Amino acid sequence: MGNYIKLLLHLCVSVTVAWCPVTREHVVGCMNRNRRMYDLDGDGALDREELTILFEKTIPKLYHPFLRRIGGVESTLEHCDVDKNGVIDQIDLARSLATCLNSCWKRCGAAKILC
Ligand SMILES: [Ca+2]
Ligand SMILES: [Ca+2]
Repeated sequence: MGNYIKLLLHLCVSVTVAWCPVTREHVVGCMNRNRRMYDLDGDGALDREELTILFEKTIPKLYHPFLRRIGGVESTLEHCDVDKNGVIDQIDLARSLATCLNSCWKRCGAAKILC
């Protein structure tokens, strides 16, 4: 894990709710830059299978029970797949400001996975 990510994670757990070191734009930018790593079929969107693989590959097994407890893939789709077509694409990300990556801990977790 890079020092930058370690610093971000430290900041994420130690700051107040009023300020977050990771912006939504940063996370979406990482997603776009690294899309080929996650969008396995190259259709420009993340489906349930790709999200599952992404979470399983990038999150240590130790945290998988916690991830399932907070909803994991299902929660991500529920909050980010605005048109409910089963995939998260750029249109979903643009329309889900209020529900997708809308808290500091979600943005920090997503940054750890995607950046
Ligand atoms: Ca895809
Ligand atoms: Ca969608």
